[in-house]
Amino acid sequence: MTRLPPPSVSLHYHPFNAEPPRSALIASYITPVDFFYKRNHGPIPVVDDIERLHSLILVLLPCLHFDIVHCRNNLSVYSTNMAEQILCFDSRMLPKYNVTATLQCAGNRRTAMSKVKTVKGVGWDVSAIGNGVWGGAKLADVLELVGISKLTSSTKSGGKHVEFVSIDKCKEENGGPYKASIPLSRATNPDADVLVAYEMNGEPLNRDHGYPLRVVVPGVIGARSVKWLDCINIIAEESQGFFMQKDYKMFSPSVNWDNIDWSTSRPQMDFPVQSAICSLEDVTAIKPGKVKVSGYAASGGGRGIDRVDVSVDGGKTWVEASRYQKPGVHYISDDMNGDKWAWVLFDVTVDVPRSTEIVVKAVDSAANVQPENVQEIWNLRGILNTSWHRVQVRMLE
Ligand code: MTE
Ligand code: MO
Repeated sequence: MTRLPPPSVSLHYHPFNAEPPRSALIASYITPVDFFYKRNHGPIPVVDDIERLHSLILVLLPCLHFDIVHCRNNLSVYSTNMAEQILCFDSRMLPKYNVTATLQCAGNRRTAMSKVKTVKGVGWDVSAIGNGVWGGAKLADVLELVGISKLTSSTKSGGKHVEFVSIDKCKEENGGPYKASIPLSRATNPDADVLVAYEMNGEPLNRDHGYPLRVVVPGVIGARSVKWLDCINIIAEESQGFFMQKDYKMFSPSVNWDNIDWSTSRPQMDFPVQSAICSLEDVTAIKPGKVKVSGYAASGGGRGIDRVDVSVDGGKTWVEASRYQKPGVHYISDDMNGDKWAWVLFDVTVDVPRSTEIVVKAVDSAANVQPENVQEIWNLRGILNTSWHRVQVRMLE
């Protein structure tokens, strides 16, 4: 099989954004750190002060009132003023969990959406996604330290959201830090596996991915997994940060920059069912015969992938691809079998006698299926392009 040259890796240094070539994503179930996409809204901070490395995190709880706990070594809670309590702790002292989870930028596949009509944002191909093993403490355990029990959706003093504030500074926040929040109910649910992570694929996080500490919110768009974590706030309303209020929200195709009212839509959380072919470029020249079609499929909210369908006639007829998380072991989507926050890789060998369009669509465990066309889900920010992924194959003369 002869391939047209792959597109060059896209790199934007201000800020640093990068995605690997498609073929790198299907080379392994766990995406190596070097091939993991990088998405930044400001310069990557250098965190090397001793204080931060030893007491990894500060939790500010302005609306909580609890007795002051004092424990010398790795856990100390003290008051800075009447209204505020600060907890310093070393997250490495809590039980450590390894969670395999797919992180996907909401803007993944934006370039294809921008072909319908211009959208705003980084022009991603299909590789603003990766599957990592994240090591760290569960946020639910962290919050329990300050008296917020598991499975709580509201604190006595009215806290309903958990806000993550970063060390990095970005222009959208007028030079302030990147921030985002998730509902307290998700944060305190141990089964949601939200992590305060210090490891990626068994190694300490590197600078690009949030060293020394980041949040990982499995099954949710990447924007909520705040890197270079500085502090956590328990707040009554969701974070008022730019990326929660003026970005990463879904709108109808008829909303434009003149009539947009950001308050009419909620900050996006779970990502929808997604899949893409990674063994072929947008246009690939081949000889007539067998072609291996492989790629990834993932869904948000812990929903597994029940089926991956591939078509070699532009979507008229379909064959089912095999799915796996471990090579050679067919994936069955239930909690007992496999990683529920992680993608599946798929492959199927098909006969392609003539030039055609090869298409993939996935079905998740709630029977959600990807939309056929991108036009119907076009939105001005170019997020959540989960339309059927289509590639063209041309016969070599
Ligand atoms: N956290 C901070 N502090 N600053 C950022 O710019 N970008 C977010 C999120 N966390 C961002 C951040 C977005 S939009 C995505 S998709 C993921 O980080 C990307 O994580 P990665 O670079 O580790 O792949
Ligand atoms: Mo993102």
